[in-house]
Amino acid sequence: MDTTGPIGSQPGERASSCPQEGMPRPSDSSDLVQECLQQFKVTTTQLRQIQATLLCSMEQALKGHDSPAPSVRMLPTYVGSTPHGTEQGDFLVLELGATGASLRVLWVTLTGTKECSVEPKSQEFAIPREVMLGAGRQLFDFAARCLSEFLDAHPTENQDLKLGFNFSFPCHQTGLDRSTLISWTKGFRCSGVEGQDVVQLLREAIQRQGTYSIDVVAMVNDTVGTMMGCELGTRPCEVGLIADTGTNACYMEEARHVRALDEDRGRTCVSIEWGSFYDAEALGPVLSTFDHALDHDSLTPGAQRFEKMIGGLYLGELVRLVLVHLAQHGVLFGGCTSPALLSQGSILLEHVAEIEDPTTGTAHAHAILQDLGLSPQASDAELVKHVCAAVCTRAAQLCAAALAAVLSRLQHSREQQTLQVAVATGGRVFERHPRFRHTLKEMVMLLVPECDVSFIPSVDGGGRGVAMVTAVAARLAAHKHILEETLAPFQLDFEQLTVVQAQMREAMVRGLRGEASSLRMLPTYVRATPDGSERGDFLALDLGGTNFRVLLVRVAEGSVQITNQVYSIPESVTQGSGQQLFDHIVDCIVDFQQRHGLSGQSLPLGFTFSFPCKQLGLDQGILLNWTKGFNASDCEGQDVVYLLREAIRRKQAVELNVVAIVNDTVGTMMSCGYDDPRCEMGLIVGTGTNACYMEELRNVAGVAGDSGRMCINMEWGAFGDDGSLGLLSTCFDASVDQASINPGKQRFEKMISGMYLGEIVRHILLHLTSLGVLFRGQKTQCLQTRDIFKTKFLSVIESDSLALRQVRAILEDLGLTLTSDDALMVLEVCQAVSRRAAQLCGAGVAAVVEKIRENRGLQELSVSVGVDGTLYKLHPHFSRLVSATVRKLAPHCTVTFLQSEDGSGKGAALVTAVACRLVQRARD
Ligand code: 0WK
Ligand code: BGC
Ligand code: BGC
Repeated sequence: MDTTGPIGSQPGERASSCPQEGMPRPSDSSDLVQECLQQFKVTTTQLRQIQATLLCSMEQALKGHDSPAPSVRMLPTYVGSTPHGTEQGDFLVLELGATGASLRVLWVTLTGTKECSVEPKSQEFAIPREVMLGAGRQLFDFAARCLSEFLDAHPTENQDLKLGFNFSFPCHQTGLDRSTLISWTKGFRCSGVEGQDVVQLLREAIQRQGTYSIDVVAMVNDTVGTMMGCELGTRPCEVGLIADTGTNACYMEEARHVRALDEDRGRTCVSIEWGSFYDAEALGPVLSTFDHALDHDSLTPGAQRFEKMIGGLYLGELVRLVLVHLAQHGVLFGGCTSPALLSQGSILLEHVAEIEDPTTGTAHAHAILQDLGLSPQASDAELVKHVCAAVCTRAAQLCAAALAAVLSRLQHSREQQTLQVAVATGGRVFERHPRFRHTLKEMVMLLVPECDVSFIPSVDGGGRGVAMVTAVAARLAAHKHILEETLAPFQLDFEQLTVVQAQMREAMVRGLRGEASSLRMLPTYVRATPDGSERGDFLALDLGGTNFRVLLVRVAEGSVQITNQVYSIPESVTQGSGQQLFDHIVDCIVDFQQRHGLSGQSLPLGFTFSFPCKQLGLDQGILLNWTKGFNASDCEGQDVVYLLREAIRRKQAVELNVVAIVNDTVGTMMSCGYDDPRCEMGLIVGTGTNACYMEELRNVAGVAGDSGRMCINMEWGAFGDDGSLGLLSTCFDASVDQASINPGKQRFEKMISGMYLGEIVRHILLHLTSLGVLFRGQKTQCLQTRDIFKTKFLSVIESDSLALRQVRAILEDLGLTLTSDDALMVLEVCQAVSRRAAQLCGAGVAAVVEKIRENRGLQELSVSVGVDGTLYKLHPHFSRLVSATVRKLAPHCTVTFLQSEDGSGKGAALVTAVACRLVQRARD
């Protein structure tokens, strides 16, 4: 059924046709009339059942239940807050679908203050029938032409045209400007649009039109525009209700109840799409034969059944079907009909509204029926008025039952017994029909007496509301642009990573040769990975990571038993004197021995010391410089094994045989190598970052011998200290570096490791806040506090489940109030920073495994890497991103990453065991 049928039919068509004989007896006729009108009677019980069934269907859909498929869609609209009136600017609004076969363009100026509002300029364009039923491209080209015509007629200086697309059809939205049409309704049936992003289709049409550059920033359903455009004094409307050609409603739902959204705070606007509501039990008994006939002959049989009982597109048709029925049964117009009366869509909403006018209704009825080629008697006009009243009363009552379901839902979701709410209403059924609003109000009060409902008629069909959403969308789009610009330097592409890989390779070679290089490539004197013959009890120390640990490692045939104790190292000690630090270490050892009954035993000890040391032997390591915030004095340039032995001597409390000092990367490689002999690389991505690997001795300058291999501690944390990473370094990296206790040092580490990622994120958040993009530009003291944003926050925030809820929890603990858009942006910042870190780490690993492959002249290399470190282990995506980067940059290497379960303490003990075995063999 289309509404575009001509109101007045052609002369030929006007001729009425009357029956020759057998008119019904008067008694029969009134029964027939009653029987007809009775079909439109809906009892309060039936309305309550419709209310309850619709409510149930709404809640099913909110929970994402799809079996049985709920008949209402509950579509998120990505409108997260009702307007706060500060929106400003000029906006274009294109309205399509709200009022049937017409399209409207508006120019809306938001002043940002309630006091002064500017009357929108608007122009309406009738949509030709063939366009409504033709190709989608044609429809959008038509819309773009109307936009252009409107702008020609309303010239403006403003070249930065922002447009809100008021598209009144069911759409699956994934953002304010990403919206896929689910199905046409209301007489539209353009091809090639369902399942498509209608914002994109409009953008393409505007481009094709090529006269104006218009930025389509938001798609808004008409119910949302209506709700957003209305407020009751200071109280914003929280429900938008449309009864025009179609019908629908939206309302502000608690975000946590919308399964489709990963949100737990605040409210979000949901478009119910109640036009498609159907339930055989609740609605079946209310559907009249005329409803079935109307649906059968409609463009979309079986769809939008609820809308076809309420929408203005259908009310006239229902009346017409009843009149035809009564006329053909001789009860009306003397049994005469006319071609116009028999033509689908010949009675419009306007006709019904005029006929229902309490004062002029009868006169209008006569005029309209004559226009339809009929010769109505006075009684005919009265009866027609009754039919209109029956059809419209039912429509208003059904609409009330649906609205009552929404109000009950609001009570549920807000756990409120009573509810005070403002409902914005829009649409010609409301505006034109004399009694629709009144009937609806009455029934709502009957169905939900505990709700105090104010009905606020929309003044401009929601144009201002759409402009407000557009203003919010434009602001968000501008913010998104700034965010993308800010994070762009963190997106490293394949070329950039290949350069890092190549630069690292060159630096490795130069370092091995002892030439100037940011990579020190320190020989570790570990010449072999464990072969399983190691045996004995060993003490191990593990210093330099998050925790300082003392371990007892029992190595037996096929098993390694570890007992360990974590000890804290207070900042006063890490920043104190070297003597203090090593005395503290010995105190912990003594405590450990006492706790584990080892006092007085002199066990061989392996010392994992995770700082750059120039080793002169397995048990001699000169600390080159502190990293990771350590800064104990009188240590750099010293042999730390000597410093430990001195502390042991000072304490005289314990006998210890320090056999080996190893870097945590070496300990990790050895620890994993015990189970997988292919493990020839160690990687740490924790507080700091570094790597070691088995290099051919022939390539290691400064160490005697050309055969065999030796483990090299790369100290890759310092990669780029020669400026070679300058192109990749951002202003945020520079801020973190300058604020560190070792500016200019450990540049690669400061882009990758756990000690710094949180700080990089914090600096980016501060930058975006200063631009007003985040947290409404409010910089809290907290956010300006160094190290307040822990790197572990990134792992929590980027966890796939409930990400936005995590963001909120963390940032609210930092005293920040944030919107869901803020939360999304913080998530993107964390993702960008950790992704870059993982990619850089992957480029480093690729450089090393490719070196090993080429060292051995292999086409393909299969190697394992022992990995440890909190960031690598706890971050939800870091390890996967590292592997993916290595696969791309080193395609001829099959790299297996083995997460070390026992830490490098076990490795240190194994190195000690190997050393002891070699010493024993040398003695035998
Ligand atoms: C655990 C190892 C230790 C290493 C640490 C690094 O046993 O040697 O230093 O991982 O990770 P972090 O604790 O710094 O995250
Ligand atoms: C559409 C809704 C729209 C309503 C009122 C229905 O046919 O599916 O999206 O809100 O009409 O225009
Ligand atoms: C140190 C390395 C250590 C790495 C991981 C870096 O800061 O210089 O020696 O391996 O952190 O802990």
